[in-house]
Amino acid sequence: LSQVQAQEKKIFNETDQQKEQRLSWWTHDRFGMFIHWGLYSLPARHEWVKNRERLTDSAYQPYFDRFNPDLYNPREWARMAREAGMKYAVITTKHHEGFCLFDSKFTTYKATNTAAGKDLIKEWVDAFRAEGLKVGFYYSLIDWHHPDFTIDEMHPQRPTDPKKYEQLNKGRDMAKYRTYLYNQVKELMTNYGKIDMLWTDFSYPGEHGKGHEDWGSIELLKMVRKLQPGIIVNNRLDLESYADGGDFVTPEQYKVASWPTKNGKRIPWETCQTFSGSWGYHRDETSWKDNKQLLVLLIESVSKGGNLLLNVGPTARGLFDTRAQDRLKGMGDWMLVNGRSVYGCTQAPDHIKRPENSLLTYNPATKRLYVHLLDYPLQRFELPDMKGKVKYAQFLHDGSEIRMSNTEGGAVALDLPVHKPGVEIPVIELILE
Ligand code: JFZ
Repeated sequence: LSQVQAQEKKIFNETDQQKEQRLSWWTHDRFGMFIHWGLYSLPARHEWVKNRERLTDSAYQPYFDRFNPDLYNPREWARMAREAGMKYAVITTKHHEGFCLFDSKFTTYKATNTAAGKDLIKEWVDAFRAEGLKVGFYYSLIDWHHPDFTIDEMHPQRPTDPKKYEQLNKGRDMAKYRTYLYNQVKELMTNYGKIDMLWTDFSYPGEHGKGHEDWGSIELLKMVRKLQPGIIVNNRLDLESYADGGDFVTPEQYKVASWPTKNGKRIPWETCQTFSGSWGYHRDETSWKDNKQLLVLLIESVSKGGNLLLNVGPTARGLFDTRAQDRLKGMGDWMLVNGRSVYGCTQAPDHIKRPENSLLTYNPATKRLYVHLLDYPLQRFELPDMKGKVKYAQFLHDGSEIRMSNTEGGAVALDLPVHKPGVEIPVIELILE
């Protein structure tokens, strides 16, 4: 074991079973809301705008001066999340720009000192809890505002000449930033009651990058796990031994070929996804996914044993824009009648063959198999090698029986109505022996 691995082992002093237990609400719930909100919602052209356009602090200052989310009503956000079928939510308490939505003692660069005039995270936590959702904090390890955060390859003021780093970083002190980071995460873990998840972001080790030594990842995790013993932490702290350095891995592309593994063991995972090409509110971005694509993201994740954290970027005034609202509504309509194929479900047992143009999920507790029909078939639909194994078949959305028979080839043949039911992706629920 490397020294880091050995220290990590001590932090995560629990058995595989205890870990499974700690993560059980999350592997059950499967579907959460990510929220990216900050000063970047004013320029409204991507949350990396400060970096992409190499904006200086003074060029970015107008967004702080004008931040005024007068329509902010987190109860509404929470209601929309719940109605979409989401069971947990994660919000950016601070993104790479360094602006804090929470009332930190360690900075003046916070919502409290804007026209908002208050701790926006406090209200958010209360609202989401009140709607029955679990709450998580995203905290950016990267900070493009803090004067001690050294300029690296990812910084808005990165030099074109690599020899210039040293000169640019005179007077900056990562040890001081590390203390700031530690203190802020401590505030987040102390002042808001029980926090269900911490989502740190992100590491990029290398000569002009940053990793676990810069963040003090081990000390940070020790503190987090001590203050919030039940918390689930993602894997972006550049640690090694546990899962992939956290409780779960976070592939950003949804088409993981199959359930991610480590040392031959399947590990917990959650993909995070945007509606369009930006996490922060992006006014002019037009490449929005449609409802069916979004449902496939969710179903495909569960069919490979994973979760989906689907992002909304609220506007500068504190609303979900209509494009986001429409999609949340679309997902909610489907989840209302089909949620049973998502909650508590996971990848189907390996011996069950997936019919073409379908996605399978399985609930091990109820022994029910769910066939999601991505391309609605004409009348007859066969499940290979399932002869004698299905007790009963029904559509999930309306509980109507689907008649079935066994074929000579050992399949179960289902008699589907010619007319496609009025749900985006119809689901067949099979009660197995
Ligand atoms: C990061 C952020 O830079 C981004 O703004 C957003 O918050 C997103 C959720 O996380 O982006 C990343 C971080 C890590 C990877 C990809 C995008 N990665 O490891 O592939």
